[in-house]
Amino acid sequence: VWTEQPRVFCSSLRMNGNQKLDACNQERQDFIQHFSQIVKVLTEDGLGHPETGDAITRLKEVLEYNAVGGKYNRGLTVLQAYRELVEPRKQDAESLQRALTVGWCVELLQAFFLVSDDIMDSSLTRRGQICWYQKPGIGLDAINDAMLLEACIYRLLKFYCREQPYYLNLLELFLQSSYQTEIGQTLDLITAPQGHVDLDRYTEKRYKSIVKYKTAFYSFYLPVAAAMYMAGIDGEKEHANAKKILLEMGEFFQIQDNYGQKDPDKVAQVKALYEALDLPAVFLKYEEDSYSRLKSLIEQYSAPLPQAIFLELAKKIYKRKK
Ligand code: DMA
Ligand code: MG
Ligand code: MG
Ligand code: MG
Repeated sequence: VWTEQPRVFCSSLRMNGNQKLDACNQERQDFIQHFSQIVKVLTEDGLGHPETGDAITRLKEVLEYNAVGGKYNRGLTVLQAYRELVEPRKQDAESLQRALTVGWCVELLQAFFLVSDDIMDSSLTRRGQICWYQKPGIGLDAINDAMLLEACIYRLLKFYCREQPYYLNLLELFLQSSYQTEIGQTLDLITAPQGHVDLDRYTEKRYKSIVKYKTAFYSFYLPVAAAMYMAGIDGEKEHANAKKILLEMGEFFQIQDNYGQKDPDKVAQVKALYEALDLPAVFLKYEEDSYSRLKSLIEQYSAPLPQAIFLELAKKIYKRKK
């Protein structure tokens, strides 16, 4: 490992299962704790401001309602990949703060998409609570709240990373990932308009494109690519290789979701139909095939990054229960 991958340090390779679990829990705690600093940085000059103070109070509410309560897998991936890609002696407190912040930027991007997506999909709940736009008194003002969440990404990147050599790469990465996701949402919206899903247009090929653009880029490529840039890995080839693996992972991740209806009774009926058609067995086969395809992609494309980065991610999504 050390001779083949001289630039890369992989601490988790030297840990046993329990040590890994402790390290992950610690990382999750660190990540959640960093949120109060994120809110502070985003609101401290504004809260007492005579003109904009009230808007900043609203921003604080928007952040606290919409950025927390998920699983933080995307944000944590930035941190985990960063720790594995950067030499331990370069992981000083300030660099780790930046990695935590960039992780939160991924979570804010997700919050921006989710608040908007729930309006477009007329959804009722998100992460076990009422969708933000469904809260009394919020309604379509949530559109502006979503835009505020997006703006926070760039305020944080500027505040924490402006002086870093990778600043421009991170900006472009977040902008590019947003664009890809919006293209995916567009494909989704025009392919399956609410109320009249046209099954002729809804081909397997189209489904895969939707998933790739609306989920895989921002959920899988973005967090790892951000950590790569922060670690000074900015080569096109390295990014193209990582992307190959991560987009494949994203496709599998999304296929686990039950598509089409949101009414719980209808979901139950669809599930019963799936059982009757023996789809669980078909899915198990698909899962196994997909996993072995992914394993060979990892073997082929992960160098010079440690395989562990990809294998740890794969472990989280295969056999996940939802
Ligand atoms: C959500 O897609 C997509 C983004 C970019 C947030 P979706 O509407 O299929 O998913 P969900 O069931 O989570 O609303
Ligand atoms: Mg939705
Ligand atoms: Mg949607
Ligand atoms: Mg979903």
